[in-house]
Amino acid sequence: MRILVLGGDGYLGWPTAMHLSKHGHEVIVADNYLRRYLSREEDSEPLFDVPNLHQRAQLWKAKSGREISVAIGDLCDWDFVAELFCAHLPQALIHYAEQPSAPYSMKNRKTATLTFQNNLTATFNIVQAVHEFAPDCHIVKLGTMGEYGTPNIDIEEGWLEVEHKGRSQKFLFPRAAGSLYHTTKVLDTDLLWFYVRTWGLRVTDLMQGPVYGLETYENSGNEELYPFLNYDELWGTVINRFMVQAVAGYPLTVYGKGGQTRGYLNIKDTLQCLRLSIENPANPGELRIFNQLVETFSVNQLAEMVQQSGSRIGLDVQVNSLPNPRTELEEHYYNPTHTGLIELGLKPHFLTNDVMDEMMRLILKYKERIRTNCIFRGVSWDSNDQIPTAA
Ligand code: USQ
Repeated sequence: MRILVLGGDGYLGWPTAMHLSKHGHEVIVADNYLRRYLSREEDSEPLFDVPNLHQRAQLWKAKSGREISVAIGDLCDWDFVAELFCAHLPQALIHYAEQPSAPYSMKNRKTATLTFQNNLTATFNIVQAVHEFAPDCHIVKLGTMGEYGTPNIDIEEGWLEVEHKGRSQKFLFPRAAGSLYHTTKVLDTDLLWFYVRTWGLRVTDLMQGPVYGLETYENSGNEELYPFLNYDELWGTVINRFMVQAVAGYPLTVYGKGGQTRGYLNIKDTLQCLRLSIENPANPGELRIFNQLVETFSVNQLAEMVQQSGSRIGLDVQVNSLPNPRTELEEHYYNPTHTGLIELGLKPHFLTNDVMDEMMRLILKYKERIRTNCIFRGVSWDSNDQIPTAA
């Protein structure tokens, strides 16, 4: 299939592009380097220097013999979007092209505006381009488990059958996001659902939990093909952060009571989920939703697992309980259904001791590059740019 990977420079975008390319698909990546620019602006750069997309495509060609085409431009710019779609007439696309950080979206009005405008406009332009130039194109949209929040009932895969006064109908499962970033994903879902009903688009919305990991089957042992590994408060996800903190000798930053529970997955499983969704497309006029996670952990469980991994490989890992800079429930029920992707063929990679120790050893090789000043900034959900000090 001819597949556009929008946001193809990101933590997940580039590994997805290589994975689809290896599996015989024709891949075109598009990105405007927003994430690189913002993390530089915030002095929160990743653990490794990552080559630009043209260089990565050349490295991949040398390694695999396969081409990945590169288009640099902004999906909020309609002329760029129209040109991209006309040039490639995609059969499927993956939409990763969003500002992905919850804390960044809550930092101040400027960062909130950027998140809101970027995420909604990119999604809107993509929908318009599919309708105008490639109406049969399957849109695979990265949503987030955070769209649901932490309700006191089981979370179904996207939909809920509601019985009311003797009648029943299926509705989108209630959304209650916990940050502006997560809210933009809720709004994306509504936008897509409207155009699925109205124009008969075919859409898969993947409600993904926080991802961890660095190595994939395509980049293994090849540092230049690794994705960004962010460990700072703005761009790093919690498992990656805790492992880098452990290696740096920085006490693990558990927010609040640490009972916050989320559904996690290995980066290798993200790639499987994306390929399975692409190769088994939604029908025209269908908004298909999968919950993309393989196991759930609380923050306290993760801290304990990283601490134990540290002691297995000779690191003394401390855990620090910090006042929670976020507004979120710290103790709650959490039971999401996640069978749809397994039924399509997902073979999960779990967070075993071996997986943890291997990742910690890999990070240990880059210990000297860790900059501890970006690990905790205390971006508060309550007030703009207020920076509490780490306890
Ligand atoms: N947390 C800590 N300490 C830290 C960092 C995080 O206790 O140092 C806690 C957070 O308060 C939260 C949980 O760990 O309760 C997960 O935080 P996270 O930063 O790993 O994840 P989040 O901000 O929710 O966002 C990440 C990605 C986002 C994706 C989302 C999936 O950045 O793009 O959509 O994971 S989910 O969380 O399921 O919505």
